[in-house]
Amino acid sequence: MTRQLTAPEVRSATFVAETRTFASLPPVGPPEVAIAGRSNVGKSTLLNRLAARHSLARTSKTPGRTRGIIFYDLQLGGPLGSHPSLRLADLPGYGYARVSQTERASWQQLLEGYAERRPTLALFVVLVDARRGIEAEERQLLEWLATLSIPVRIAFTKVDKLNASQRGLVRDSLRSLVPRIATGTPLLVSGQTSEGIPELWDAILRALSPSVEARSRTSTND
Ligand SMILES: Nc1nc2c(ncn2[C@@H]2O[C@H](COP(=O)(O)OP(=O)(O)O)[C@@H](O)[C@H]2O)c(=O)[nH]1
Ligand SMILES: [Mg+2]
Repeated sequence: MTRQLTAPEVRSATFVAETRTFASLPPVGPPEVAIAGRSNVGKSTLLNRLAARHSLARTSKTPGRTRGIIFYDLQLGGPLGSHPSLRLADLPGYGYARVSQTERASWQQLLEGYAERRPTLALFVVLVDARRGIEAEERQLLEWLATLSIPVRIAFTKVDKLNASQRGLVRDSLRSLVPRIATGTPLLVSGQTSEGIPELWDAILRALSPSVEARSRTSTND
């Protein structure tokens, strides 16, 4: 029995704010989904895919472009409209060597304050490059998130770059690597081909409202 998942219609997607300090975070609004991961992993590309917009978030071949947290509000339509709005947060990438210690410290402070004290934060999506796997930075991030009571989902991205046997290896490695620190099955996604986007949307909508969403997502194909 396979459930047919589809991404919800995104009626509107708008930039809210870019903030570089905890003190200047925008006032709380809709539930927030944070997209985290090292610099260049594909956060902005994935965010554009989720929003079904080509250039809402700026993507870049140059690592380390995003200096603060960038917020976008989405209005959803269609049958999933029981949760019509949510906010996506494009987090600053870590693991970028060519920034000063001072800058790194200020990112860290912003990120920690946000994760620990944002009341509307509903889900942390941690993006991991499928070809690199979970390295020290990801492990550290996941272990820290596990100490907070925030739902976390791991999404391995750029899977379009993997061949069939490499995909098999990623899946195998996930079983041993992830269970201790993450909740939910890791997703395989691509911002390039949109593979896994309906599954990621499903995870997001469930995190926003687990019980209601589980009922409304029962597909006619069951
Ligand atoms: N092949 C492939 N390239 C991707 C994917 N996602 C992002 N990229 C590329 O990776 C680079 C960094 O993407 P970006 O979204 O700016 O990463 P960010 O720094 O995490 O926001 C860009 O050149 C993207 O085109 C993906 O799923 N597949
Ligand atoms: Mg980016």
